[in-house]
Amino acid sequence: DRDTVIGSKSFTAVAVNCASKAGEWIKSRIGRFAEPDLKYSMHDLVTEVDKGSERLIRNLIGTHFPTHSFLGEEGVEPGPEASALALERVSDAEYLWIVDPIDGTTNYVHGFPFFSVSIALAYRGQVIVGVVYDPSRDELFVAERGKGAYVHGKRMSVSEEGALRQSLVATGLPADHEDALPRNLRQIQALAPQVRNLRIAGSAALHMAYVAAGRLSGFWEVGLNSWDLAAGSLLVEEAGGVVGDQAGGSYHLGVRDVLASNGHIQEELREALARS
Ligand code: 2AM
Ligand code: CA
Ligand code: CA
Ligand code: CA
Repeated sequence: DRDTVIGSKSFTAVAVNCASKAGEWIKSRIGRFAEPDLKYSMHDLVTEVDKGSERLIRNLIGTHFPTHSFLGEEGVEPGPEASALALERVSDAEYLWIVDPIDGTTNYVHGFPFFSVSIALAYRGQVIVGVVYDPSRDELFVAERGKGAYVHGKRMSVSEEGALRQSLVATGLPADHEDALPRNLRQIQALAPQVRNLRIAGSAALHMAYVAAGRLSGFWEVGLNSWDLAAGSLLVEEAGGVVGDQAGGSYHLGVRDVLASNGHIQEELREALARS
């Protein structure tokens, strides 16, 4: 059967092990790292801890699955062109690990406790395992395709809100100030009066996990990358929600302008964003 083909159990165990090891290490380094470097702009930071976390995860995956491909944020030059190329290069991989070693680096640098480790495994371009770990709260979110989504072993389901006016919705402010930020700000201006409230907490992967856990009704952002979304996309889908792009297309690894929700508000949210 499918399990013996993809061996998803041991894949999941390795993903969980990587996420908790990296998460513990990241937590132990809070406030004990050199000044962050700027990547693309003053809004785009990277620390030695991002790089160390990615190295730890990459090495651990490499010892278990030496034939698998690996795509991690810190192995890719900054900017959308380089990200697209990097994803293109691994597009025919059979097994591909997609890793964000710290999602929410700005929070991490400032000691704002909302950041995560995001690890996904895709089989021929489809995410089959997704793990997001929040070391600050010690919350581990795990999904396997076809088997549901769990937080510390407890099954998760998306929330029930059926309309924007009852909804708590999150977004993220893009680091790209040319194109993505102005668009996002127009979207925020349009959405704020229509929803119960908005949140901008700074980790796309954790926002996705919170949609899966029913703590947020929906989430959208402009200009994200595969490593921000791959693990979270499976969490949301396996918790009964919907993930796609803002044009109404379904989720794939190349989606940058994400729209995820409990499903009930997906269309209303998409239309409101499109009108902005
Ligand atoms: P990061 O912390 O891994 O960089 C916050 O809005 C989200 O945007 C986070 O998930 C953050 O991920 C991501 N982000 C930050 N800088 C970015 C950039 N220059 N390009 C794309 N995404 C970015
Ligand atoms: Ca980054
Ligand atoms: Ca990220
Ligand atoms: Ca990151």
